[in-house]
Amino acid sequence: MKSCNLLLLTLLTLLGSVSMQAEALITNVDHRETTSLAGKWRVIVDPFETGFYSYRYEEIKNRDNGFSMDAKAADKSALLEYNFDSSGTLDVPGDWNSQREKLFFYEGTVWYRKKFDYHLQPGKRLFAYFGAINYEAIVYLNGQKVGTHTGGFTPFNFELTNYLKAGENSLVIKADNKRRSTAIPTVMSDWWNYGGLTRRVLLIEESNTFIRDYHIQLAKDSMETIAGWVQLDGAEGAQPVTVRIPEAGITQTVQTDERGYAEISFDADLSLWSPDNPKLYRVEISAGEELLEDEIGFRSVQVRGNDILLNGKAIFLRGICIHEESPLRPGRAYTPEDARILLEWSKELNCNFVRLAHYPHNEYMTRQADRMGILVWSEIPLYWTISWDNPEVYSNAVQQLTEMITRDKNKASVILWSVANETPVSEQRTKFLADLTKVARSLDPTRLITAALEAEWPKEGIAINDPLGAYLDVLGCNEYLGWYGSTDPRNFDKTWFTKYEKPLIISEFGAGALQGYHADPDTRWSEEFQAQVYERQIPMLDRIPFLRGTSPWILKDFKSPRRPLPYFQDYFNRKGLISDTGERKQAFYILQDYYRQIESGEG
Ligand code: GCB
Repeated sequence: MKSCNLLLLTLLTLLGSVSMQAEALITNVDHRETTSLAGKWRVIVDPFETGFYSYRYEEIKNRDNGFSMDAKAADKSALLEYNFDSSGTLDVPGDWNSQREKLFFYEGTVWYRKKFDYHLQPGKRLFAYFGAINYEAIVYLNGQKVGTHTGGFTPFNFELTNYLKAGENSLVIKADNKRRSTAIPTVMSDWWNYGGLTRRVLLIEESNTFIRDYHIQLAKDSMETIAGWVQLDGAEGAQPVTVRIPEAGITQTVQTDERGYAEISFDADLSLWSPDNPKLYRVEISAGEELLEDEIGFRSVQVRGNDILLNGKAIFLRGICIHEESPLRPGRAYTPEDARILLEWSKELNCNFVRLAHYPHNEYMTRQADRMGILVWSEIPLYWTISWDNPEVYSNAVQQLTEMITRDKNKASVILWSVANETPVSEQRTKFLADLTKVARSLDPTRLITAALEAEWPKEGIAINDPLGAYLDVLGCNEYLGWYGSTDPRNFDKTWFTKYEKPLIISEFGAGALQGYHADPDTRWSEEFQAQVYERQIPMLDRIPFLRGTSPWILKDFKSPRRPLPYFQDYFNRKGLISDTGERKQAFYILQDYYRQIESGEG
């Protein structure tokens, strides 16, 4: 009896925590009726989580001393030790580290408060949508907990309808970026742990029944059949849904099932999307009164032997890695302008491909890549040291993977989902990641799955034999010849091999250089040193028979707490081809030239 109760209790607790987790994602927010909550938010920095825990370290619930209540002292004798109205502000979107000097290294809780007026008409529903909050977010409306979300780089939404008041509302968010060994990523990463409401916050108004999500892409291995599905939210019974692509002369009406789900499949004569022809079609999805538009490109991506085929034709991925940092100001990137510049710099390098490291970047990046014809590798932050044997970590990995795929599955630019970066080989890790590749394929059967692996160094050369390779479509491999370990140039003469018959992307290589620092090519941190590493890489790359792409590390210098060396680093990882202030280094031109040659060779 006792164990039965215990089981029930565990189940209820689990259900309780699950129900508080984010709801199914609303996609294509760019084309919906939204109100932006961008601007100044009141904030309270709370390193000891005083607004959340009592002095007995128990969660404070529904009491005025909990900051979620956004309370005011009732009279002159009342004791209340916080006040949003007289607290400072931070801009949202935006990380806190780059906005306030005192928060530069801060890791912990900051409470955000925004007041907004709303009058929701009968028959309408309201959702709060967050592009990303790093890392753990608890969302409250008018003092009531609406939900929690774990994971710093993916979007989520909560329905506010039942918590909303006519008139003024108080939206309070507890954002906590404390690093944890059971988080994804863990305590160890080579990038800045920017905290806060780093991406846009929107209110989305919808009708009782609305189009929540859809998948409209070419079917796997096809160049003329569009296949996918539409999912309504709040549907009561079956109803018709229409998909139109006016320019392709397509109108398809299907009936949903009781749960508002309908599959679609039809043939279309399309001008296929590619880097040379980034053609996007206006797609209209309608259900009831609602008409939702999107711009979607159609292309096929496959693997045959060692080749990656785009629209049936072998392609070489001329890429570059990018972190989500602004090219215009310190801190996280979050604007369409940031995305445009980062991708224009990649184009200037003659890239047709970017690896968005090491986590899903904001949606402007993938939208812009769609428009500019740049292929994308998108990744979840399963980076270095993950607690592979912890089932909660695995479910959070599934959640982050699902959110990444859900948001971007209709973007033609995205061709690769990456499940990990440089993770140490072990049985548990390989099972964890192999299981994830299966989840990724079930969520999106149309794209290729990859991961950035590490090479082995047997006597015969350099080998990629990681057991995870068996589960991937494309092998990724990071190598730092000439930078980490020996700088002996003979290492570049080694032969690369693998037991898999699969295409390889060298997903990272590089060297650090301080822009403007010049010396002989054997002097570390000089532009000449970095340039020499690039010059030595190129003949080696050309000799790898199964190489089908490269994405050197990295487009721009980026902030990292692991890089404290004064003068040369000053908390920047200096492997950028462009400095943090936008100046090109010598190696930029070497890669640019290499890619120009590959491109003209293809033509
Ligand atoms: C790597 C990591 C990347 C680091 C880079 C470096 O292998 O994937 O996140 O920043 O090396 O600079 O060491």
